[in-house]
Amino acid sequence: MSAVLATPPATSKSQEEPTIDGFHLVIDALKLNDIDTIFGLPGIPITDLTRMAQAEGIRVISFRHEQHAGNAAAAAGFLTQKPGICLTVSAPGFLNGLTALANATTNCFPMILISGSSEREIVDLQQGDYEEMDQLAIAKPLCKAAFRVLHAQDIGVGIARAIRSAVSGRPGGVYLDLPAKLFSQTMDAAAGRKSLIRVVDPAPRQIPAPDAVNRALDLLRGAKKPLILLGKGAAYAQADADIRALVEKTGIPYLPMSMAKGLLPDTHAQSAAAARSFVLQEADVVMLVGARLNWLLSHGKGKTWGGPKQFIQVDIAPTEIDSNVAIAAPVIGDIGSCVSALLAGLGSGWAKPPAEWTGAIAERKDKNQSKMVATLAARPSPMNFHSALSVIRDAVKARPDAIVVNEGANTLDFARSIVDMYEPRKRLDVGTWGIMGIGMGFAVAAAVVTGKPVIAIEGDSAFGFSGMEVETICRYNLPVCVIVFNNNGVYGGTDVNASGTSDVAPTVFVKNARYDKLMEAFGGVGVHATTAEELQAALGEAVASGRPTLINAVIDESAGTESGRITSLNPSLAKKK
Ligand code: FYN
Ligand code: ADP
Repeated sequence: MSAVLATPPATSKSQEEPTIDGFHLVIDALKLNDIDTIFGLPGIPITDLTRMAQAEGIRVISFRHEQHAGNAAAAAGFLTQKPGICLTVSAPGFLNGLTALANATTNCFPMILISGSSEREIVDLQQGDYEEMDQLAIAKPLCKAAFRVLHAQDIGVGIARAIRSAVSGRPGGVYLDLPAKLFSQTMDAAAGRKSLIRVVDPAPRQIPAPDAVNRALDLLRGAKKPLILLGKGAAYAQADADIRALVEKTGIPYLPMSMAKGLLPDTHAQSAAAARSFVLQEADVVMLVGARLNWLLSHGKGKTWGGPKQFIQVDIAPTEIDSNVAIAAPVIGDIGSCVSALLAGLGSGWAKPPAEWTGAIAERKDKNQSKMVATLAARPSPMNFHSALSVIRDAVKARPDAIVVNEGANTLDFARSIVDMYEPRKRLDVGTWGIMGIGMGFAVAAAVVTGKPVIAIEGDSAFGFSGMEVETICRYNLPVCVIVFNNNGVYGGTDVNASGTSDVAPTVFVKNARYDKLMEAFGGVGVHATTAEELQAALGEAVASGRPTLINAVIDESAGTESGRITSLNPSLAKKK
């Protein structure tokens, strides 16, 4: 329990009675629930909270912008199944954190955004307080749950509710509003201690109904061309051994969504990743495990999906079912429980899928993979995405425990298929929204939470959103190697201003920028790499030394395609097609 701050007034009957204030109740409530790290940005009214939390043994990681602290909290939540905490000041700081909170909710990552706020009396009468804003009302539609605590004795309940809301059922973002006055409120220390809640079983197992499991198994048994599709919900669930056993015992080919890569090694014989289009079109029964039929899967219909098929969907959220197309066999429960029930139901006489199906997939895979090998072997000058990524592919193969963070357009799309992952939860990327700006926040969280090397593969545009956080990486001396794929602009650097004025085109950046100098400015290692050999040497050194490093990888400015592989979402390109 933490130190007692305030001395009771002389008139109090309990002169000797120790008291505790709101600051310490918040800290103690977090500690009681094993929360050991806060990602945030100090300022009025939460500066003292960050100081006191650090003094009380919580690791406080301070950022340069709240959005990145929020992204770090979200990634920490995904990696640990404990809600990541992001702490911000009021109004503008809160709003900066809100993008990350909404993104966490969209991606089903558990996090809690805790923001200081102005006093209710003034906010509600709109009397113009310092950073006045009705934060609770604004946060509500953008997160899974939102709470405000007005009295010190309710801090325990507020934090317990926030934790439960974040991690139970479908995980997500929670907003916790703590008005400035709350922090200095005091109460009797013993009563304060008693008011805190240690949350018991915060994410209770949800066992699937046996008939739902049997329905799914019957459908799978009758399939001629079955496919398992693993999503980041499956990665989050930490049911790695059972998921692998289910795939291997059924013998069914599987496709990982990007953040499910590594749940089974990408080199696994049953991976159909290199025959993606083929299996999506041809499969007759598709079992989704922790993946949604959203835009990333073309909503389960249309050209991508070819002929008719039936879906099994394993998910914790019953309302996800039938969201886009009919689901023939929903299996509702937590993935750990669902997968173990499916495994148990397989029995001993399970027949593996027909050889025509697995053989046809292997053929496609071989074709695509041989093409890939040839492309990766080339050493053009300047580097293109493939030659640079082939170096990173080898580095990750050598250090399969390293965490890859990946954002950009072409940099994202090429890295997804080129850089194989070998272990679960080692790939963090732009997720459900395809959001740019997660890079440095995710990288910091990955390094802080796991202590493993982090390799952040960044488009130059994507890096710009969170680039100032390289100071944070240096300040905490984190083992992060940022590789900026520098092709002078968004998608590439060759766009021309059609108006004839002196401005460059909207997608073009300063040519030949030296992002490496940014890392050097804060004491880290900066490397300007113009060849695959230079990139390889610098990356090897960075991973071995663990020193904060930024490699400015010079990429052919004409190598990218506009919008990467999602050109269909770009109206002018879609029209041209
Ligand atoms: C995949 N492929 C491979 C391999 N892995 N070939 C050889 N070897 C290996 N290891 C093949 C695969 O079969 C596909 O070919 C192709 O490479 C691309 O694979 P990918 O990346 O899995 O598939 P695709 O169609 O690009 O994926 C669809 C998607 C993905 C929607 C899931 O594009 C995605 O996650 N997009 C997110 C994009 C995003 O968020 N962008 C940010 C916006 S940036 P075929 O089978 O021949 O098709 C702002 O502009
Ligand atoms: P991807 O982008 O990889 O396809 P999504 O984020 O779209 O993945 O889908 C993840 C799904 O996983 C969500 O529908 C979510 O409800 C579900 N999910 C998350 N955690 C669990 C869990 N522990 N058990 C079951 N389902 C889960």
